Order: sequence, then structure tokens, then C-alpha cells
Amino acid sequence: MASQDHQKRILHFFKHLAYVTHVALPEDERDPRLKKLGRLHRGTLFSCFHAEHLEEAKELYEALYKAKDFNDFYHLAEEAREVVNEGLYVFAMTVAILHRSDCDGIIVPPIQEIFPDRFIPAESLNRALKADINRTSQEPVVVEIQETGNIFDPEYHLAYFREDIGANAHHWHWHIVYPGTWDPEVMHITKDRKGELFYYMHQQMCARYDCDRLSTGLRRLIPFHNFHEELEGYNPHLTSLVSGQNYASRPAGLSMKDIHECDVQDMIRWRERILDAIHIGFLYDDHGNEIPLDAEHGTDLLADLMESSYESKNREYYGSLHNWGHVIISQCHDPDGRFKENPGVMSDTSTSLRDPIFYRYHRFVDNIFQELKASLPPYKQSELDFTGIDVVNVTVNAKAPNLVHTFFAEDQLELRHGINTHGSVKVKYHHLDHEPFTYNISVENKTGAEKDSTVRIFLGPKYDELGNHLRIDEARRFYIELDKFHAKLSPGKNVVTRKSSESNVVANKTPNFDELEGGASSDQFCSCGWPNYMLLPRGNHKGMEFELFVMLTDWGEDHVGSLSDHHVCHDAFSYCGVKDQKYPDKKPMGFPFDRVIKARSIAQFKTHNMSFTDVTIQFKEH
Ligand code: CUO
Repeated sequence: MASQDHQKRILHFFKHLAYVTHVALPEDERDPRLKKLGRLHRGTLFSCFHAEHLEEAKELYEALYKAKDFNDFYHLAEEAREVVNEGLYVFAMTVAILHRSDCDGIIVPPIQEIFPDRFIPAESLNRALKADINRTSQEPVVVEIQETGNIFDPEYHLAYFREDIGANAHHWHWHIVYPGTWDPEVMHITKDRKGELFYYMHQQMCARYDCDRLSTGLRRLIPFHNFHEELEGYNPHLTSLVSGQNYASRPAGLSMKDIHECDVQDMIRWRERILDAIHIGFLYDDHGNEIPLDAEHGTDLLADLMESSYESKNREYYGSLHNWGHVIISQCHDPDGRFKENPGVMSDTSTSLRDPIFYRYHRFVDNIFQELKASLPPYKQSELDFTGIDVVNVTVNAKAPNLVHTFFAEDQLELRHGINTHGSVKVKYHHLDHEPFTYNISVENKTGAEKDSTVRIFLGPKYDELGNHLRIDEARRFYIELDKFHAKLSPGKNVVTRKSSESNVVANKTPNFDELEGGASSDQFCSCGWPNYMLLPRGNHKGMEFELFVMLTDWGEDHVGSLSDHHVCHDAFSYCGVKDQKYPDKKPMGFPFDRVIKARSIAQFKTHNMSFTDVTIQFKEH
């Protein structure tokens, strides 16, 4: 466990990064481990999807990871800060800190405080800086965040979701915990089911987005699928302090264009090869061997091909469909770079959720996974059942039973650690939130013995955008996981209760810079996890009906490791896994909604260890 002193010493590495103006150390004066670094120039936007940027970041985080002790790590980190690109530095440092054993317990300050310019619209930052200059006291200056659009663009109704600070920070962290360039041989840690988690976490973000689209009266998202299609417009209203330029906006009607590093035709070819692999049931590795895309490992292998990750079995042949898609979309306003424009927000994991194309593009990726899932047989009754266990009744208790309210809550983001101000300057913003609630699950255990169960809780919409009842096979794509946990069942009647705040998909609150400087205790968490305040979809003013799905399965068959295992970063394991451990649930991620459901109705699908309960979510604005 790292000491408080170590925590404090590393904090300043993350301060005011946009202002580090030192001339990069000449190569011959550098630590030999940094000699080849600095290829991505400072002031350039680092992309978490661009192969060359990622390669350099990998070299740095591996060097930092391998540093022989904390002092050596510290010295290397200090020098690297002067040498490499700002965004690349934070990425690599965070990966290294998260994985070095002598950094256990060290918390990297929130990305939104390191680079507030990636999260706060430029107009609001501008107002904040003016207020700072004109300040008359040392009292904190607080400015209200400004809107980035209006109702002429229907997508504006979802701005609260796409621009949410916590959701974007979650996405950034997820990609830090699971870097596409992760090499288990160098890092000596195998990231269990990393590919499958890539599929599942992004599938869930899209499903969540769709639930909120239906909540706001919009139709479900239309997946991207045609590489020549004209894309919607988008203006992120962000200006990068590192580069001094705006993140590019995209006028409506542009489409993907070839860039220096990748042709659109390559993307089309890779998609065809990936679909071929799914349809013939195996992929070819780079030695020409056939590797089956089976029920157990298929999703994982496919995700490695698609992302593509370092563990792709054949990068040469299947390419890197997903990553280059991000890059090409982010450059479609200036594909050959003749105007030296910045890329758009799709180039970075901490900003890409802001753009509506993000969800459409990831639904396209998800549809390819669905193609594989469709090749697997639907779950049989016997695979769904838990003999002798009946879910008798489920109630969600908030202020009223089976009715939960959502609203907008207020929060503030401190700018002064990322931006050089004269004192505390905060931006006040709003985010979706919900009343706390509790699940009460009545279960009858008829086996006559004590049973360990896994409780799986999902939520999905009942009606589509036109008010028609959703068929269960259609609805399954919208189902969002709310929680998954272990429960012991005594013989006979049981009531399992669980609070919404205990959810295993959300992260606990991360200490901010000030709290860390003040010595906030190093709790065991790693900042990955969907924001707890966005656990539920927004719902609507009238009260929107959802199905709450609860299923108990046999923990004896599901579990990996034991209950008493000591886990670091266990908080949000459903979407983020458990740090350096096996994923603690053997079932396919998203089970039982990951495969085609042939049953025509809920009644036909349901086994007695499941329940579907009507729950209303009502949005109250304040
Ligand atoms: Cu996370 Cu595309 O991988 O956004």
C-alpha cells in the first residue's frame, strides 16, 4: 500500500498540465528509457484510438510500470512530463499508477479536474476566466454552465446524457483499465475477458442511451452502417487549452473520408472479413490456424479483432475496424489535414460520448457482435432455470412502491487545478439523479437446503417510441443492468433486500483534487464505473413504464473465486471487472439477454426463478 506521502507527491504531476512550457529535454540528456519518446508533439490532441499515439503511450506506460522502485518511477514520471505530449502523459501515467503494486491506493485526480477543457464548454470557461480576472476577493468564483445547443436540433434533448461529466469520465477510466494496447506478457497481468467486457460495457452505454431517448420522446438510435453515409452535424463547444484550438465541429452532411493512415475501403474490407469469420464460425490467426468463435470465447476473440486490441489474433487481416472508425469520423472535416484542424471529440475517450455519432457508431459495432450471438442457440429452459428457487414477488421501494422519481441535481467542478487561475473558480452544472430506492425480493427456496444465488437485476422499456408493446427479443437490446450480487437463501421463505446505492455497475464518488491534497483516505476504488446518479433512465413527466427484471441463478455454478477474496476495485465489477482478477461471474456478460429470445412473450420466456415487475420512472425536473 502506497503512503500518503506518495499520494501527495504524484498529485502535482497532474496539475496545470496545459501550461507546461519547458522545452523538451534534448535526447542525449534524457533517461535512456525516454529517448525515443516525444514523437507526438505537445499541443497536439492525443487520441486514445490512433494507432501511433497508442503505441507511444504504451512505450511510456510500460517504462513507468517497469521502473524498479517508487523513486525510480517518480524520477521517470518527472522527466517524462517534460518530454511527452500532455494528454499522452496523463493516459500513460494513469495506466502505470493503476497497475504498479507500490502505487496501490494512490488515486489519480479526476480527469475532469486535470483537463476541465474536455468537459466544460468553451463559453462557460471563458466566462469563468473573466470572472476570475475581475475577482475582488479570494472567495471562490462560481459561474453557471451554458447550454451548447437548442431545440432546433432534436438531439439537444439528450445533451444532459451525452455531456454528462461523470459518464465521460467513466468512459475515459474504462479505457485506462482496459487499454487496447495491453500486453499481458510485458505487464504480467492478464485482463480476464477484456474483449467481452469491451463489447458489454459499450453495448450497455448504447442501451442506456436508448432508454433515455425513449424517455425524452425520441426514437431509438439509428445504427451507423453505411461507410459512405452522410453524418449528422455536431458542435462540441470545447476548446483545448493544450492546443489552443477548438475540438472540431462537424457540419451536417459530411461522410467518412480516407485519411493518411487508413482508407475507408480498408474499413469496408475489415468488416467483410470479420462478418465472414462469424458466418463460417472461426477466425484465421496470423499463422493461418482456424480458431473457433464459440459460445465461451467467441465474443472475447471477436472483440479483440474489432477494437482491435493488442491481443487480436490477426491484425494484419482483420485490421482495426473500431479504432480507425473513431479516428476517421473525428477527422472527416479535414481528412488530409490541409487546414491543420483539430480532430473532433470522437478521437478521445473522455470526450467522445458527447457526439451523437458515438452511439450510432457503437451500435454498428454492437450489431456485429449480435451477428455472432445470433449464431448461438437461444438459451434452453434448463439453462435459465434454478431448480427449487421461486421468485415470488419483487417491489422497488422509494417514496412510493414501484415508482421512482428522477430529477436534475446540482454540482460544481473546480477549475483551478487544471487552469491557472488566481483562486478557486467553479463551474456549476446539473446532472440527472434519482431518489434512492431499495429492492425487496421475496424468494421461496424449496430445495430444503441453504442455497447461494446470484441475483441479476435489469431494467428495460415496456413500449417503443410509438407506444407499441416491445417484443421481448426486441426489448432485450434495451435492457440495462442495474445490479448483480450474491445472496444466501435459507430453506423456505426469504426476503432479499438491496439498496440502489450498493449497485455493482456504478462507481462510488471519487475524491477530488482538493480532497486528495487534504489527505482523503485512499479507499479501494479505481474510479471506473457508471456514475451512480445515472443508474436509472430519466423517464418522463407523466411517468414512464419499465419492466424490472430480476433473476436468481445458481451461484455455485456462476462464481469465480470465493466470497472472501480480497478485491481492489471491486465496486463496479459488472462494467469494469475486478482489478487484476478473473471476472467474478462465469455467465456470458449480459446474460440472459445476450442471445436471441425465441419466446414470443414474457410469459413464455419466464422461468420461476425470474420476475418481471412494472416500475414507473417519473421525471420531476427539480
Ligand atoms: Cu470506448 Cu469506441 O471504444 O468508445
